[in-house]
Amino acid sequence: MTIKAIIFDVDGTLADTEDAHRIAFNKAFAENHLDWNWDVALYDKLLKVTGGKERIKYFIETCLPSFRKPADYDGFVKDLHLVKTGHYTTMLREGLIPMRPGIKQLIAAARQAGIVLAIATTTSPENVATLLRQGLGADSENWFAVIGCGDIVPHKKPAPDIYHWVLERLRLSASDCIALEDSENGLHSSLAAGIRTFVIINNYTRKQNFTGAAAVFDDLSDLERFYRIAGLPLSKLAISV
Ligand code: XBP
Ligand code: MG
Repeated sequence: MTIKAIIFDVDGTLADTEDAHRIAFNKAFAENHLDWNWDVALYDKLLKVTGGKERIKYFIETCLPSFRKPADYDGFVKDLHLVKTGHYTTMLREGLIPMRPGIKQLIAAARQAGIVLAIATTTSPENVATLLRQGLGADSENWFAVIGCGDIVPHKKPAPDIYHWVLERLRLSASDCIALEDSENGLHSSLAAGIRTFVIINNYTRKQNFTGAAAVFDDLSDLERFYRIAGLPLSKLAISV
């Protein structure tokens, strides 16, 4: 089957972003005079909940039994998350979070070969736009035919909603596409949408269960190997980025 589109996850896949998210959450808590601190071990547990707002609520509801929810609890969480997003996008703009090995070359080669690009992510739209501009250049958002992100769907990963949303707008079937993910939640989401999925692990996800993945890679530094395994008619020699 010819691969017509590659659908990219963002966090952990395009760039190794999760620890920057963690730091941005902690900056937002401090700015709001909350004595909450998400260390790596706790964040590793909280990452099983996708979506920053959902993650904050999960933390409150499972770790802070005596927390008195404000009258407008949703508004409190939304405002706190907006502050976090501000800190995170500032970190992106400071160039602190590079694209992962091979990603820029893969995207350039796929574009040159006429393979459609798309994004299916849980993260917020501002984060996607800033990461793409910072990591791939000013007009790179236009390289992606469809960008599905944040609250656009009712159920976030591991539900398949975001991948269904992207497939519908690509007007492609799942069998025309491959997905690149980094986490068990992401893999469950893309597999539930019927999409052949390749996993690139990172420090937060390396111990997770990737049953069902077409293949698992440490990263895409060996692009020829990835092309061979994925059945992509691309060559690393074709482009220079
Ligand atoms: C990862 C997520 C996001 C980020 C934080 O998204 O679950 O929630 O951790 O970003 P994906 P927000 O791997 O699907 O790209 O705070 O904006 O949600
Ligand atoms: Mg991810």
